[in-house]
Amino acid sequence: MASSQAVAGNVSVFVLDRDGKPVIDAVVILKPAAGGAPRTPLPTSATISQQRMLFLPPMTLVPAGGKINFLNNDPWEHHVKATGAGFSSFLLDNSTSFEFRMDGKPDGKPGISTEVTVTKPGPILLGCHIHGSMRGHAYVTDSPWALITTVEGEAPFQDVPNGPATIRVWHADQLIDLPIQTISVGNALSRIEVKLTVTPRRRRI
Ligand SMILES: [Cu+2]
Repeated sequence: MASSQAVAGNVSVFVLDRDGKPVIDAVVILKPAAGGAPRTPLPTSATISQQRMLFLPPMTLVPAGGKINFLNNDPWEHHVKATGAGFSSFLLDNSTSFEFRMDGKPDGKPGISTEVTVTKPGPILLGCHIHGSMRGHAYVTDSPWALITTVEGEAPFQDVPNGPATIRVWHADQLIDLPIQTISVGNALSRIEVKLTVTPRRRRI
């Protein structure tokens, strides 16, 4: 006999700051024990442009093995440097480090780009050797269930396989790793709140 029983549920993770306000640009990594993958997979490549001394977007999510395309839209050169940004990444592990110089955008022509393949899961801090104020982040995820929070602080996951799942939340200003939470995904919507221990700095845009 065919069963119409749902085997997946929706999980909305809300990330809040220390004062209870929604946090944009937090990374939420969900790992259902049953595995699976979302219907809409993460793009395997992302573009981060250098524009008016900013990395845009300031937070980028890319799957392990994916590519980041750095595109210089400024008419002057940048010297991008990238280092593992997580607390645990300080442990003599240079595998997420890379750097390269980028020529400025030629007058009337498209900007010049450099492509990097990222393999090691975790956060990457982006800076520029020439312009000390430039700061951006990327996060390499080894789970296909990964989202960046919206302006409402929400990471809405759909059709997550039922059963246990872990949730990890990362934010650039949250220097002490938050504990990984275990939830149970059921047919009803699971609404999970995760609070940072800090109030993130406001963005410079
Ligand atoms: Cu620069």
